[in-house]
Amino acid sequence: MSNEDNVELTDGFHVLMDTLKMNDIDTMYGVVGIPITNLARLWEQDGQKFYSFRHEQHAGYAASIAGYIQGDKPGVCLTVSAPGFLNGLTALAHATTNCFPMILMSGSSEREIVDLMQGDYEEMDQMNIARPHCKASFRINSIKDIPIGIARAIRTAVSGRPGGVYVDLPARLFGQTLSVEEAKQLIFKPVDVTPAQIPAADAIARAAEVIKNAKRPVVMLGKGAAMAKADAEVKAFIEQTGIPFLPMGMAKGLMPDTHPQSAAATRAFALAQCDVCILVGARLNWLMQHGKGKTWGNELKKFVQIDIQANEIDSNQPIAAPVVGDVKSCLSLLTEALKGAPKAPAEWTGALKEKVDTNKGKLATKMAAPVAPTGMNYSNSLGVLKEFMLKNPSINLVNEGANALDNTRMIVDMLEPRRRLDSGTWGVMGIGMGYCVAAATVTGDPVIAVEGDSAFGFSGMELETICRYNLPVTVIIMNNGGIYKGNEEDPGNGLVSCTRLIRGRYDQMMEAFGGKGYLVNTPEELKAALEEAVASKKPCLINAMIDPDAGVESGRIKSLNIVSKVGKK
Ligand code: OXT
Ligand code: ADP
Ligand code: MG
Repeated sequence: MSNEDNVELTDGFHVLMDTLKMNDIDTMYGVVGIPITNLARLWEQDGQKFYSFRHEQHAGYAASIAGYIQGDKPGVCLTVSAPGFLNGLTALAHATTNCFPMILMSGSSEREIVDLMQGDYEEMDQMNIARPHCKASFRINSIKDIPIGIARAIRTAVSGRPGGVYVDLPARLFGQTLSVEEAKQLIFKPVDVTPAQIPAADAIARAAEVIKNAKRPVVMLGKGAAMAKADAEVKAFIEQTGIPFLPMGMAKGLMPDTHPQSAAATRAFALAQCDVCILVGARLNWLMQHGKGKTWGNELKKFVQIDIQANEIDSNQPIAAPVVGDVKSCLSLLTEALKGAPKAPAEWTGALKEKVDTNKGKLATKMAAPVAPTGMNYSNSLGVLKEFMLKNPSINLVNEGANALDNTRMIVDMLEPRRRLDSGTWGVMGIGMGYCVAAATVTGDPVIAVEGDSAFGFSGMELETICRYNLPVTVIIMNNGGIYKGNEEDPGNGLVSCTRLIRGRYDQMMEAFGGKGYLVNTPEELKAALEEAVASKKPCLINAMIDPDAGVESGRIKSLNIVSKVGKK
């Protein structure tokens, strides 16, 4: 395309695509429609990847977890205006809450009409609606601002505490033109978007002192450390100090769960009895009972907290030794400062080891328990997956549900970092199939998703997406016919209990789209199906029939339920 002076022109579509490519972004997840269909089309024609979903929320979840796995590059989701944007917004808020770097880009309607509320096609003031749900919300009005706008979005998403960023793309931006020459001069790659953030020397000295004086120290590894790819630094720190460690759900595998210093099998005891807890990229939020109460025992704990976000410190409890900086820099300096210090006291590590061995023995007995006529339970079924994952550690494990989530986290050991992708900070249902698509496409490795039957329902239609792209994803439905349990008594009046679902043929759903379905009733059948499914490298779904009575209300977080003091439960 050129103008009347024969100057070669480019347009908004191409300047945006060239800017993204300049920033090594080659993948978008989304749903097309007015005004962004041609952006996705041109993107694909250019040899880039566009994963087209059935619902924007799942495309957004895919982008959010792509950001987590990549760490230094945001996942990108593309949506249409108003309803498409709103569908994607849940995922943007999720990314921000979980500290995952993600950019939601959405087409939007004509500013003049939107601002006067004159009823445009899919009218909505998207930029302002997005603002409270992300780190920053930008609008790019002029083609010349595309490179700066995208640079701001990328840097905001990945630097400091990562999170979600919204970029509003009004329809008419795509049609604006610019000379190819000028576009070339404007498009750039921002320098050092994830700079090292070195902690202060006195913060390191203070933390080292607290750790040296600890009698019963424990390290809590969080998904911030996993996302930062601080694998080597974490290993060096843990092994040099000899301090036992506990992983939060998504930090499992950052240190192998089979490591002799893992205290995961005696979490409650370790938290209640420790005197010093070293938080590494983990927040003292609800998942850690805010650092207080019964879980943390009677004695006041001393916390060392490594975090990139300064105001995370003291958010729930006074922190004796804050270390503000990026986790890699913080840990390597701390490890250096602790060189030559004695290892964690043997009395403490020995007591933990004893508990770990006892609890592992108890769990092994549960896993070996025979199957009741009413179906498998969570232990004897997930024992099969445990064995399988130990032999195949380079598989991504997506996991959601209540009992399906908690039991998998407890039973299935992870040996590699960033392989366990779960409901995260919000304990949200619906991440399942979106996470599967991103995990398969970003890592190139197979995916197993362990899904409660309710959890799966939130994103089940994306089975078609998984089949359309022929991804190596095996979905296991832990089918107990309900939310927590599948056998709650109906209330009468022709109504069905609010926790009950049809214990149906999810395997046939998969077959409807050309994938392979399995229906299994025993651990032996599950094992055979799992081996065949993963080896096929094709979309498969295993419908594992679980005893409807096997689960417990809300899994491990029952205490958060409010129970009525009057009338029936
Ligand atoms: O030390 P103790 O004795 O305490 O024991 C611990 C470990 O030491 C031990 N352990 C081991 N023992 C032996 N060997 C080994 N290797 C070992 N490893 C560990 O096991 C225990 C447990 O260990 P853990 O997990 O480390 O410790 P603990 O104490 O549990 O940790 C605390 C937590 C809080 C960190 C942990 O529990 C956690 O991470 N929990 C996350 C919980 C969560 O996020 N739940 C999901 C939300 S529930 C609810 O909200 C649901 N909804 C509502 C809804 C949602 N969420 N979203 C949306 C969009 N809409 C609605 C719904 C609809 S769940 C749900 C669906 C549920 O139905 P499904 O059909 O999907 O699922 P089913 O329940 O299967 O039917
Ligand atoms: P978990 O759920 O595993 O406990 P959280 O999401 O609660 O983890 O906490 C992750 C923490 O990690 C956040 O407070 C975030 O600021 C921090 N974080 C993220 N990236 C880095 C990094 N590169 N260096 C240090 N801290 C980080
Ligand atoms: Mg269920």
